[in-house]
Amino acid sequence: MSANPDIQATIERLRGEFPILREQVNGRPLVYLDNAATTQKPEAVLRVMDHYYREMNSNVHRAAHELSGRATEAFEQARQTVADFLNAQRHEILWTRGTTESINLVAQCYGREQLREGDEILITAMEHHSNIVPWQFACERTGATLRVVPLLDNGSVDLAAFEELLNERTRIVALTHVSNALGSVNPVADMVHKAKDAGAVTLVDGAQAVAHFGVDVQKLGCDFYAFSGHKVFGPTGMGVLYGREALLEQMPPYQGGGEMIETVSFERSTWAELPFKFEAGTPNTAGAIGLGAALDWLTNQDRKTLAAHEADVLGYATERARATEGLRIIGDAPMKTSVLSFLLDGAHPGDVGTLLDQQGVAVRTGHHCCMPLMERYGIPGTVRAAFSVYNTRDEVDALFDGIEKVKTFL
Ligand code: C6P
Repeated sequence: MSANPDIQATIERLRGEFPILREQVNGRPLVYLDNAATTQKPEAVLRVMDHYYREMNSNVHRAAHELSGRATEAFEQARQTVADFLNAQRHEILWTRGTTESINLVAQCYGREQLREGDEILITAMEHHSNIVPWQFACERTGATLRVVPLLDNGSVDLAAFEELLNERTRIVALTHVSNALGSVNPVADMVHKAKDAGAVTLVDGAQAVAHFGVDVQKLGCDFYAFSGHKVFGPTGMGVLYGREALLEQMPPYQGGGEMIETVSFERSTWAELPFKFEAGTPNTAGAIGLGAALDWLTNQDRKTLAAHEADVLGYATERARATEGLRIIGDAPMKTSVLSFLLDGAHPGDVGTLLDQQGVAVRTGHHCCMPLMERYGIPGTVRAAFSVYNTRDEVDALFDGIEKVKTFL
């Protein structure tokens, strides 16, 4: 299961907390290797969300009654949990629907407001569409230009090119912490530091980072940090935007409606204080509480052990991949988290995925919402096995048994 018996016992216990891992798929035990798309949920999260609807459900921040008080307290406690998780202040944490909405919020409320013709936004060639398209919208509206930092062949950012591209016109640097398609981990603290020296505002897409290692926005020094609840053992439809107070104060509201106002008249309205200025309408209260429970659950694990286990599983999978004839790994950056992206000679990634599914192995195939990255490699897509804390060496073996069978079919 794991090379180390102590870690093995920890992972066996931890797997028991995820009911879905006991599912059968196509008559086989589920081997879930699609964790970059979404992670599974532990009992702690399922319990809290069920409890919310059974014993607390009501609208937050609005009513004088007891239930609303309970819901509001749990909702704001969850915000505090996120703030502690990222080492931020509570009012710098905004609830969103996910990473996508968090980035759109910044592109709209900061980008469109601040950018002028001739300004530049710098992203990398490994970005998810969510960290490309919102900036294209902002460029169309303002006349700013999108510049792209190229990658080295191994899937790392070309840091020399990054430094060359940074200049006095660079207003925003938006980069992913970890690539969802390759697993490459970017040296974000260093890149943010350089971007700040050039006078740019920085946004980090943390969608693929928070489930794998601790994130401290003070140490990173970034202005914005975005992530999705569902990729860190929490519910779908729930995300986070951390924003530095001074910038959030300066930005106009995102949407208009209830909750985000201080006063409304037909002539003019004024805005609520942070973070509520950015949270129009009834929020996803159960989602926020579920996300808080997920982060509490993760924080209460021995994260060093989990990181060592994930590194072991990725290392083992990479070894097996290298020993597999006809398999080509896409992305072997020196700093990687739990993603193994690959192609099989003569096989379309989609067919490989379907045949693996028939054997109970769930992977994602295709461009992984990174079409420009696939173009960079001259490929239509990859097969992606994305591991999480609960995956094991045995499951890696199941993947490679499956791959051998696929090779005989195709
Ligand atoms: N990547 C994947 O299978 P949302 O959909 O808003 O929760 O997350 C968007 C997103 C943004 N940035 C990165 C780096 C991501 O990986 C994702 C989501 C999933 O890789 C679904 S495409």
